[in-house]
Amino acid sequence: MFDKILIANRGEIALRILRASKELGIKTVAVHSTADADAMHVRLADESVCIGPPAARDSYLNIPSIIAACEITGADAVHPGYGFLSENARFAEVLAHHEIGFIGPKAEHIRIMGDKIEAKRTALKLGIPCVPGSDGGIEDPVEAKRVAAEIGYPVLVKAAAGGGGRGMKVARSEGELEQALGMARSEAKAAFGDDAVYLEKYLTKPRHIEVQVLGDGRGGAVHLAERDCSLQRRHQKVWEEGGSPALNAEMRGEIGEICADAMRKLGYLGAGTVEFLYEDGRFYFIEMNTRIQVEHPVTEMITGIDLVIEQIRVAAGGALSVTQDDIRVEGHAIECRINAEHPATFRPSPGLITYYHPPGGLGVRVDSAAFQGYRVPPNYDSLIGKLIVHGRTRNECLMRLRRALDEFVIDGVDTTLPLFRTLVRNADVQNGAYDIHWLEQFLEAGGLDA
Ligand code: MV4
Repeated sequence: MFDKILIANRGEIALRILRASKELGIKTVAVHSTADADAMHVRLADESVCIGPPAARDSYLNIPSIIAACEITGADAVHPGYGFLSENARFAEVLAHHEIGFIGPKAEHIRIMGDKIEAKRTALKLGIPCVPGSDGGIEDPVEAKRVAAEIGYPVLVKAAAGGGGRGMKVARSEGELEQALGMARSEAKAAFGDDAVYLEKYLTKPRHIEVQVLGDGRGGAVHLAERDCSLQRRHQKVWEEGGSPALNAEMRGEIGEICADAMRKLGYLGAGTVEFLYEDGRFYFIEMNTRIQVEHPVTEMITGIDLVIEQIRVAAGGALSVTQDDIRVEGHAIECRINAEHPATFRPSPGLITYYHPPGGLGVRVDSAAFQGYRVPPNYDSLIGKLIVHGRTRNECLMRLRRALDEFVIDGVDTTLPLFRTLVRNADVQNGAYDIHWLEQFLEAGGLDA
């Protein structure tokens, strides 16, 4: 097992990793930018190292600084959390070169899944159902038109290096295809320095459902059911829940086993998420995330398994603590992402938290690094906490969430708490009757003033 873990992240996820490390009896090192000198993860770690100025590229993304912090403190492993360096294959390789453990997948698998064309080719080979589309990249408009005619309109042009919706363009007919191709290509080139694109059938009203997996790197892997992350705005997830209101236990087992089997064949190591679009009773793979995700507590609440502890165990060469037979979904969980943003305009609202009172009680979990007197810096994403609620049924979970949201007080900055107080009372949300477009349509229709 590792002796000392350096946490190459900040905020609530840094705290989450600290907690898992402590429960395993492993010493911790926090790294921080000058903007985070007074942060909770710095206070709670055994040691801390300042790695640079506020801008992430000069601190949390600065590989040489993080390696230096490992050498100074004698840390023998790094947990990257999510974002920042978590899906950087070169970072995993540089750590290996310095004989420092990376708490994440093999560099090779990070690299494959970072290229959406490679990811899809790999998924198909592993028996995961994919969205109908081009076999690899699209070179020219003639090829695009041939593929589109085959799969039928509307089609979607996607960037191979994509993610977060950038470099994505819909073509509703052949007349729109050439322009969509050109726009996706130039957007991809500008955003990622890579203009490779591919083509897919455009699904018009899918849900976003993702399967949590864990692998031991030696051909052992399990799935931990799914999360439904359809409630999102501008490719930012807002509300996540598990299990999906759209699935029953049989469908869950079926798609889960397809993913676990694929991970066994791949020899996947650590935590991962296989993302699908789900429409008319069918699953379509879109991408795979090779990191712990923001919404991982939803899965922890319904399975009782600590995903970060499992990540650390397998990264150190150990076994998973569970087999597939040990994993059971119990009840329902919902996560609300609390951002320091205006609840209607979503304008970031950094500044001093003058009062902070989190909710408590049975089935209520708050993952946050915030506290009264904490100043939310303007330099990073605006997530200041996550409220995760568990209930024996989805209805119990919704009632408990309503109660917990009413208890939660954060003063001094705007937060998205009022949005959730509205959503939890909405009939469509209560019925689980939503797709990936529902929230944006609701907000556009003035849902929050209603
Ligand atoms: C799609 C799609 C419809 N059809 N692919 C958006 C970002 C990237 N992760 C994949 N995305 C989509 N891919 C096909 N073939 C619709 C989306 C999409 C979306 C997906 C998940 C969650 C929210 C979304 C919002 C808009 C579009």
